Amino acid sequence: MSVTALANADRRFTDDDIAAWNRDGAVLIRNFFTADELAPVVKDFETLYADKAPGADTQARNNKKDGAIGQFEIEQFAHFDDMPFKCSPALNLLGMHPALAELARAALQVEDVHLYQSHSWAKYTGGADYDQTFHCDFKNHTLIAPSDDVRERTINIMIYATDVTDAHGAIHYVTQPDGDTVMDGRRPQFPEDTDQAKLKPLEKSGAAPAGSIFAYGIDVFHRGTNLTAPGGRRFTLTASFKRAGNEMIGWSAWPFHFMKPWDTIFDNATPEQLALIGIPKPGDPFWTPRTLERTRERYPGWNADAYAMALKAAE
Ligand SMILES: O=C(O)CCC(=O)C(=O)O
Ligand SMILES: [Fe+2]
Repeated sequence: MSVTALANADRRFTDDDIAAWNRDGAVLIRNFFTADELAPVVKDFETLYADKAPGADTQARNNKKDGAIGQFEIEQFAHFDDMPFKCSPALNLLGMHPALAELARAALQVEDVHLYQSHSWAKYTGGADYDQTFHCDFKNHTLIAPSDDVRERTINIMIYATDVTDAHGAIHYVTQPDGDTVMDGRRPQFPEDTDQAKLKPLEKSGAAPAGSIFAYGIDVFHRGTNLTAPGGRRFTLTASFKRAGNEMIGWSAWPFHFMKPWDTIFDNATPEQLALIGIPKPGDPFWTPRTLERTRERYPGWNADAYAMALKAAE
């Protein structure tokens, strides 16, 4: 096996997927994660959110005004949390999976990527009316507009932990070329009703089985849709990547959430995974006997051998 083949051994996407990403600004990749990988993730979602389920008999809600395709409501975001989560390492490390990082590197055409957002989200039939209007997500990922340079863009990946049919609130989206045609290239945060009506017939569904992922850019028009399946639930995790060092893009300043269970991540992640959230790799000059000792003191369960060995080798 060549070095390249080895490096690509866990590549879970095709050149066609990257071509779709470049053309449409979005790509649905089916069965990216296996059932075995997902089983503990679903358990984690249940640990976090099962008590929030409204009950199997709860009817789907419909809060839409006549003729509207949807709206934003606070209830849609009721069961939503940023990493790290109070559950097992499975869900905590899913967004840092090496196969996702590899996809992000290929999509953004860069060597080094940074995970700047990862949130879990549980939706239940009857929990809210989840139908939204078309919008782009760049409003809360940058203070300006998405870059025209692919390397400075972002890739937002929605991971389906449960089957997502249209009755389970599949995301709907409009490809970049279709969006450009309707909007003449503009990207208002919330298009007017007349434009919403023009985007609607062009929408595609992101429905796919558990384990699939939907990757989209922050300037792709999309909307959440309602859950109507009786007793339905939709568990998703979002993992959003940017080029490491791209200061235009943000969401989580990870240390802001310092009270959260970071030890779950440190105790279980590889150095490559920790590098995705900005932790210098073994051998980086950041690591000195003092920084290593102080970080170890902070995370007593962290296996820092690779960092210590690299430091020793450099002596
Ligand atoms: O959860 C979804 O399917 C999409 C939600 C969404 O686009 C949003 O809240 O910005
Ligand atoms: Fe959105």
